[in-house]
Amino acid sequence: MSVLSRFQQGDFRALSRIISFVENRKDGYRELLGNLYRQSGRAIRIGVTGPPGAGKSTLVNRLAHTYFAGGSKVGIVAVDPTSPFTGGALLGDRVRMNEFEPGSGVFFRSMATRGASGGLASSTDNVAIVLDAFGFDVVLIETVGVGQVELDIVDACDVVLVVVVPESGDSVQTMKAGLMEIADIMVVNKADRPGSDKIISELNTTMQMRQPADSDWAVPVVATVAIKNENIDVLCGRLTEYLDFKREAGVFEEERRRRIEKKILAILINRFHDEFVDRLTQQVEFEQYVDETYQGKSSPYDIADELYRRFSGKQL
Ligand SMILES: Nc1nc2c(ncn2[C@@H]2O[C@H](COP(=O)(O)OP(=O)(O)OP(=O)(O)O)[C@@H](O)[C@H]2O)c(=O)[nH]1
Ligand SMILES: [Mg+2]
Repeated sequence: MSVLSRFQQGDFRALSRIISFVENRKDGYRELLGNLYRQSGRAIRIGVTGPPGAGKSTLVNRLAHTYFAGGSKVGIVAVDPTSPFTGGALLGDRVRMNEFEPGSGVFFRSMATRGASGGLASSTDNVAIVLDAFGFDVVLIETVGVGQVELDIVDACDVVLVVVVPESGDSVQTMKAGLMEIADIMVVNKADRPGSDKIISELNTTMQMRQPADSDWAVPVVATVAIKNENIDVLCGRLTEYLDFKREAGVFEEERRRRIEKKILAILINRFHDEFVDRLTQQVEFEQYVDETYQGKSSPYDIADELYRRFSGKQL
């Protein structure tokens, strides 16, 4: 039986193989994704982001168990950039997502971020589409909120949880503004630690002040103790409320349309990049242009203009 038919029958190993195929952008991956895309659109994507070590994985585990216990099929994608400032390697006590037995109904996958061709955000989105097509009702996406790329990833989710801890920068003022802007729900995890009341009230005030005039959703602040499974049910309740709110306000559909728009553009940009930039920079004359510019005979603007003209005239 082909991998694809085993995938269609719900085989996790076939799913893993298809994810790798898509992630590595093997020949024919676009056609495959094109077909799978038509089966997607049912899953709810929950993005979970926040500073390193905030307890995102622990929380994602808990959420996965809760949804699974409620009868949902759950897929998890962990984006785990191994860059020096994410601290990933520094935190020895971080939770690895290995407590789901094969056949447990919860599927876990971590993204190979190093050298992810065509961009991490679009790779993650592709994997989420595959999981959706496979039939997961809930797709949880964990990523460390350190850079724009990580924030872009959760931007393609139906709901975004930003997880912070009582120690988060001592004060909410110093917290990355970008993180707050994308939060639909703020989670103060490790609420068993000192200082949690302070950060909760600070966050409540800040989120109220920041609420855009055109939005009726007041970002709630939920305190959790993920290691003890405390308040996970409350968090799930907020998640449901938010999704209901979005559907009623028509925002859900609108956002999904915007997502399609962005996706088409991302695919095109990626193709132009592959087919234009790669081909171009491999040409011998490209080096000559660089030399000319270095010798002061031209400028990068003029060269790019010339190459662009040749490209649009199909002479490249
Ligand atoms: N005290 C306390 N510790 C927690 C809680 N939740 C998680 N932890 C611990 O915090 C550490 C980091 O948890 P992770 O779930 O790996 O955090 P993370 O945000 O996924 O970490 P990175 O993926 O490395 O950014 C682990 O030792 C957890 O057991 C909590 O509610 N209270
Ligand atoms: Mg983690």
